[in-house]
Amino acid sequence: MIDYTEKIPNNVDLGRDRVLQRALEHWQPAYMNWWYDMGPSESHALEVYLRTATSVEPDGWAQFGYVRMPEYRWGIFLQPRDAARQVNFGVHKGQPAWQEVPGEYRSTLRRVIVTQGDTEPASVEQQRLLGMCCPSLYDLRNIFQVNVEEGRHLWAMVYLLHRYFGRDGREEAEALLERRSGDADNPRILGAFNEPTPDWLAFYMFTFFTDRDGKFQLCALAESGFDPLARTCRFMLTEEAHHMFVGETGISRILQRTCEVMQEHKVENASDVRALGVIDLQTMQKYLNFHFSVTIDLFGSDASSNAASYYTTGLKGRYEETKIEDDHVLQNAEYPVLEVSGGKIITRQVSALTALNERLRDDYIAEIQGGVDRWNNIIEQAGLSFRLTLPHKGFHRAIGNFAGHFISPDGEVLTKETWENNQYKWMPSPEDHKFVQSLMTGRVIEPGKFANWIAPPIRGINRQPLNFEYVRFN
Ligand code: BYC
Repeated sequence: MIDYTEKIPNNVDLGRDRVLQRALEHWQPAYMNWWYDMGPSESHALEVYLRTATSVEPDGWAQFGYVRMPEYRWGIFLQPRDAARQVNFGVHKGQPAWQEVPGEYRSTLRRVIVTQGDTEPASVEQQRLLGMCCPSLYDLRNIFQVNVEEGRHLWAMVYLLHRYFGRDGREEAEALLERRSGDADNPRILGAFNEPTPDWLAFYMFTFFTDRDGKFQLCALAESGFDPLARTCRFMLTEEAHHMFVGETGISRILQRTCEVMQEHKVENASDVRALGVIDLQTMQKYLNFHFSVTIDLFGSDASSNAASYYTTGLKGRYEETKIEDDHVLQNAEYPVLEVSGGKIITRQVSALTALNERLRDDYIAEIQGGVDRWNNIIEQAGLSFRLTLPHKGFHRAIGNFAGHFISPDGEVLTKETWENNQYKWMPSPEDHKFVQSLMTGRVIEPGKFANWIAPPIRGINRQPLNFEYVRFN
């Protein structure tokens, strides 16, 4: 018999909870089967220099050492409880935060937890082949770190399902291991998690854009009146920061390398840049347009009665809810949303409660813009006039007010025909994907070496040098 308290680092007193232990005894082997099938390809024997969380204390959540990923200790951690914590918004505002699931919100809460949980294994599935064409050992180690932590985030949601939702929760936990990213019959729940992540440029874009949706959704759930959910999400956020770092610096390093080559060879034209084996800035812009647009769909419809009821019932708050100065009830407040009317995009004031998805999306976009500005600094410092820009919010949307409309990156309402004639000017074409993938055909695994299309990072992981053996192939 496996000793789960030993194997699963936790601060939830796992050893004392027989029911939970029994539930995990069933789920854990299924999880391992899923990891062997859908986790990173050909990685099981590798020794990877990973960070493992063994407690929530500052010195406990970042323990580094070599681990074979199937032996990674996927732990269960909640931020320590604050006994005085209250529900901070909605109709229950001022009541003590709930330690058990309120009966009337059970199915809604379960749905939110399942939706969050579903994204975690989905991203591992999306990224499973990328290790085979990594640009360096440093990057290989980073993608594996991201993957094991997404696995841990799945554990975090499964813990909540098992601990608080009885039989329904156990069934949902099993279903989380059965859906598959991109599967025609049993796909992952949200759109972006069924898109392929076919190359490293897509991976860095995904970790910059889509992991940041993770951040904002986790921040909103960290405000929940259901205290175990709030505390779980708080701890997940500490790990999410590294994933976004991988994305932002990955793109920065590609830009830096491209700019160096453009300067050195005095070329600006995309095909000349490509001929030198680096990714042209126009292609970077197209990937950005794609990942930004599919990610902002993840925030849901601009006007959503679901979002209003999550808020009113105290289940999901706003970004930094407790720092906002208003009544935290929003019955009489309004918020501007965009819509298409008479061939134009107009702004309409709607109830702030139904517009909560839009508000979170706006908070997200403001933060994204900061990252794009930092990328543009790199291009500017190289003396080039090209600038990356975020497309209009309505560009290439499948969810919300813009779904079914054709909007250019500048926010012009187009006909379907004009859209179809131009879409590959704005988003990666099959040829663009083919070009990017042609740069990533084999893996670079000599310590300290980097593929030609990406610059080395400024420093290594955990103060290790760049030529450190981040992954041992033995
Ligand atoms: N694709 O009222 P609506 C992360 C569905 S990422 C497909 O507009 P609502 C991570 C919606 O489910 C963060 N379907 O939206 C990142 C609903 O269906 P039901 C994940 C979509 O409910 C990287 C219907 O449309 N966490 O952690 O207000 C790596 C009408 O919905 C989509 C969360 O999302 C879509 N894009 O809000 C690893 C937090 N959008 O229920 C991890 C939990 C909407 O009527 N989820 N639909 O059948 C939520 O809070 C909400 O479910 C959403 C949608 C914000 C996603």
